[in-house]
Amino acid sequence: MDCQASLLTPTKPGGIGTIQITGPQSKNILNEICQDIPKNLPPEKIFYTSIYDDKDLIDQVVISSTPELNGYKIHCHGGPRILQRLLMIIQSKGCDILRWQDHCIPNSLEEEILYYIPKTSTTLGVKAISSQLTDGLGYWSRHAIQAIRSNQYSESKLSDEINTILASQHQARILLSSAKVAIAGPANVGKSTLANQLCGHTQSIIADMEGTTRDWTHRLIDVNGIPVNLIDTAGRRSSDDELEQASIRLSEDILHQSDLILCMMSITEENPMEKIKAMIGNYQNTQIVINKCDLDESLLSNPDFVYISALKDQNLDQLRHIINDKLGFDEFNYKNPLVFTDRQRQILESVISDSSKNRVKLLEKLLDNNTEIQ
Ligand SMILES: Nc1nc2c(ncn2[C@@H]2O[C@H](COP(=O)(O)OP(=O)(O)OP(=O)(O)O)[C@@H](O)[C@H]2O)c(=O)[nH]1
Ligand SMILES: [Mg+2]
Repeated sequence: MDCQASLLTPTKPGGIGTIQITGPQSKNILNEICQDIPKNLPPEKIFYTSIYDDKDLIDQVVISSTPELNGYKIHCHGGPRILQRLLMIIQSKGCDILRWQDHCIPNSLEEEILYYIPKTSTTLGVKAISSQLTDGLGYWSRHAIQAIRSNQYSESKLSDEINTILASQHQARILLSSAKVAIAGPANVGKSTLANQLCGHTQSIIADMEGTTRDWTHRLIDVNGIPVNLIDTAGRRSSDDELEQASIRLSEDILHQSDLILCMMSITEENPMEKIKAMIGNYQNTQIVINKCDLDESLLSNPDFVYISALKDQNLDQLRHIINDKLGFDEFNYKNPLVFTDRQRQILESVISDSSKNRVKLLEKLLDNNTEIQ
């Protein structure tokens, strides 16, 4: 059918969502899903109506027309499920669903910033991406262009600076799509209690018996500005229950894909060092967390461990700082250059490898892709 729809607002939860329908059939589609749409809806007017799926009320919405695109905008509530259902209804009427990104490919630093801001989920992420024009990458590029023109850059200084900037891709990835942090350890050490404290609400069931968490759960949380997908895993213990063993194996796969593993042990554990060594052996980035320190405060001695009481909310701020550091944000300043797209990475790599005569043009291209390079 000659009609396309796309979601213009982020897919994450928001107050208001907007779906755009364009093409010659858009009016017919609107008539099928909404009630009493006026024959002519002038662009300066809006219309309040309801959208039903058969007799099921999905949402009350406001419609505006966009005659320049031969279409309409549906402004609805911004919950992801409402948006998803509305798009499904529109699609079921024969409309093609496009991603808004398909209409616009960011072609300059400014467009990239506008494109990526909705993908961030923390204030720090928004600050870091939105700073990249006046500060960050934009500032550095403009400064570098001037310095190259006036021969103030040595070859090594330029490539050192670019390599430092390229290293920020790791931080950009986390700010845009979150870091995976898993809590692992033997059964009953307090993993779910810690997960719930860091989430600020009850995500996992807690009980004073082994094997309470059978399947891993996860939740997106904000750890001092860093979006973290916090994963609570099933406690390791020997069990005849096949389901539980399958869940423990699955947890193992998740641990291997994590950016950081909090290896948790209880201060009441017998032979804790042996268990700790066995736990951290295989993994890349780990932090030993000793829990239940409210029960025994006499053993808090190893500077490499963090000692907490998840139950009593003791020392969790220190743990949050350690998570930040271990994820590579110890010296993070949101105003520093951040490489957050492949286009930026490729251009910066070319600046290092290309002949010096092209460097200024390449950096101008970084700011705006429409710059021609001979
Ligand atoms: N005293 C004390 N008890 C705690 C602390 N943290 C957790 N507990 C208790 O330890 C018990 C087990 O806690 P959970 O959070 O369910 O432990 P878990 O590691 O998730 O257990 P599994 O899911 O079975 O692997 C519960 O009774 C908690 O209240 C703590 O810091 N201090
Ligand atoms: Mg648990």
